[in-house]
Amino acid sequence: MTDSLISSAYSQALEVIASVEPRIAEATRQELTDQRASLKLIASENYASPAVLMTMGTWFSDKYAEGTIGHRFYAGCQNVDTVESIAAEHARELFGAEYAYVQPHSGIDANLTAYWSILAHRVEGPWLSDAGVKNMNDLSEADWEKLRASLGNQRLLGMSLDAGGHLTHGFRPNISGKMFHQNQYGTDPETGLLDYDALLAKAREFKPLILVAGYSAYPRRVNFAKMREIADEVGATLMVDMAHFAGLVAGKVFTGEENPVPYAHVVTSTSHKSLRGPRGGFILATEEYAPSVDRGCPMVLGGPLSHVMAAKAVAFAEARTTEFQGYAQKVADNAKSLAEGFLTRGAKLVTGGTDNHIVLLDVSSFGLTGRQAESALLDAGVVTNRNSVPQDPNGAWYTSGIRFGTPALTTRGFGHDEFDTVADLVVDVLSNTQPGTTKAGEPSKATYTLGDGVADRVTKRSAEMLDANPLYPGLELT
Ligand code: DSN
Repeated sequence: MTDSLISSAYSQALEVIASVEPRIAEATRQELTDQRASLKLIASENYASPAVLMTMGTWFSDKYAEGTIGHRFYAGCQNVDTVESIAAEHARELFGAEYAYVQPHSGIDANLTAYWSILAHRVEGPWLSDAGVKNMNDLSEADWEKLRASLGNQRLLGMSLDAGGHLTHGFRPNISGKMFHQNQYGTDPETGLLDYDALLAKAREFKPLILVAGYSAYPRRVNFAKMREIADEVGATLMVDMAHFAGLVAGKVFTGEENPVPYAHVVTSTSHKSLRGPRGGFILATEEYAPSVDRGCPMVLGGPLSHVMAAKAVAFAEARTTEFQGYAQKVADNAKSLAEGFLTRGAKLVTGGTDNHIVLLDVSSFGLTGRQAESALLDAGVVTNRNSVPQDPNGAWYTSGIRFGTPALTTRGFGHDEFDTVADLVVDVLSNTQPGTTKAGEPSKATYTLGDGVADRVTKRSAEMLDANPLYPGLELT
């Protein structure tokens, strides 16, 4: 597609939107302006291609299609069947999976679908509806106990949130921590690295039905062959949540024992992070688990979003290319450049570095909480998110870390030099930020003061890099 075609398509679409609600058209224009002008370092974000974005804006959005391919609860789903079949076929081929289910609307939906599917496959007993549960929000602890009992008191073992796991991996306030008896594994207190022997010991003692591997903030690769050995030894189903690193698997950066697909019974993912597709989720499974995964809708999910499934198909097609493989390798190389940039400037990183797309900076050495650091960086146009570090003394709200990711800026064309400069800018901001005090004169975990002129200096240097690596080059709205 040519730049002028894309420019004209978006300009005209915005005119159509403006004719109904001009403020939405204006906010949409502004979002592009803001995204173009910010240094996006949020590890879970990216920029999808115009082809992916455009695929989401069609009349497929209007179609209900509950059920599965060729077996719908609504008439007239022949084109949805085509779209879902193509998306699933691409996903199977891209990841070498036996089965792909592309309906989940998000990563959390994918994980919940996978949990229920594994329960359906592994556990006999009454389902939620049979347990007389009407409104999940009204459940007391005794109700939860009853519900868990109805599910056979099943156990889930996942990586703890502060070690880099995800909320849905058994974190107590999440439904995954309520519906299962959950237990969590962490990382070695000295190195910050996964300790497979400690994990095996915990798994032997806890005997989970499901062992969850995968992470949102762990800056290292995982050996999924070892994970499968541990799961097999204790009779667990191995579920891997690859939402964060799906692009590195698709792009063949994670191969062999670092590729979860040959080792996991069930793999869940999102499509919009390092994979650079539309906002959504999907599940890969072995043939054994396929029939229960296929029950995702209506067991757990609402009607499939056919326009997003279509966009997933387009994104999977893009990810099959050698261009995408080059991109994925650069994502990992750039993370190393960013980590080295921090280390040479004396900053402290969780695990001392990275070998995926994430760099986790421990900001306590700057005398700041994650919340203070995140806000000060944002003042200087650097968009990140605060994150817990292992055994975080500041908890999950204030935190002691800032998580950085390279997928988005790599899509813009940033390379080694730019990421080294990013490290310099971040260190400039953080070393010129002073923690504040509360009204009572106590140290504050939230307030801070950014030194005079720092935001301007950093914004100017960022703008030079952003201008040299434009987002959607050639796209000009009229
Ligand atoms: N919210 C995503 C992230 O930022 O990692 C995970 O769901």
